[in-house]
Amino acid sequence: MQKLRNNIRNNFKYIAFFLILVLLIFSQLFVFTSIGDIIPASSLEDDNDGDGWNNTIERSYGTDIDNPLNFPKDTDEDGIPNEKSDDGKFNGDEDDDGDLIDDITEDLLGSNSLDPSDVENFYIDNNKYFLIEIDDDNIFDLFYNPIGKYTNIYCYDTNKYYIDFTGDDHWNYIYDNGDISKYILEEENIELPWIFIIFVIIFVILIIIFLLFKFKILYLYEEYVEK
Ligand SMILES: [Ca+2]
Ligand SMILES: [Ca+2]
Ligand SMILES: [Ca+2]
Ligand SMILES: [Ca+2]
Repeated sequence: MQKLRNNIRNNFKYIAFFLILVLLIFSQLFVFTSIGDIIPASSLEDDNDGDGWNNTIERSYGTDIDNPLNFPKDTDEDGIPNEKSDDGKFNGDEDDDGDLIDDITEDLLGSNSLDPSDVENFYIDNNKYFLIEIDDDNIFDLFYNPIGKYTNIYCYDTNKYYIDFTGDDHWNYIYDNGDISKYILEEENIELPWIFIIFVIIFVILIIIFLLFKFKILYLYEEYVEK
């Protein structure tokens, strides 16, 4: 027994090397697909019709393994089909159009989960945020914060938007063709009520004229003659 133990101890490095070799060979027999399922590596190479979709996936999706024009629908062409496979082996793409907003959120917000052009992303302080288009008029309608919050935006020129970042109905940022800058309060003056201001100025002038007459600094002609 002691002899056997000594034998194992002396040959430990050879045994360890052998075990690692076996593990390496075994790991090459299987690959993890991006869908999260494990399928034999050899089957990934079997693509009868050469359409880029291996036979295993085509069989799961019920498409024709011998017809290159027949394969699972994959809108963003990332190799993950839009839908879950018929046999449940593959989960399908969570973001069909690859615009970085998942299908469930797109349905919630009202954008199109099969159209990548209805989402634009940008960074504020190294965090990614989104503009979302929901009514097909090529003007973004919502600001989306990935923590699940969405707020109002206002388009004031082609691809220029005021953004209400905090959802308190006050503008915080200006998005201008991909550039983001802080919204400066003075810009609210763009919408100043000029008619009201003109009325106030006229009113003040009338008050001054009245006071000039009242304190006899100005006279009407009759008053002057009477004096
Ligand atoms: Ca096919
Ligand atoms: Ca896909
Ligand atoms: Ca999407
Ligand atoms: Ca979309």
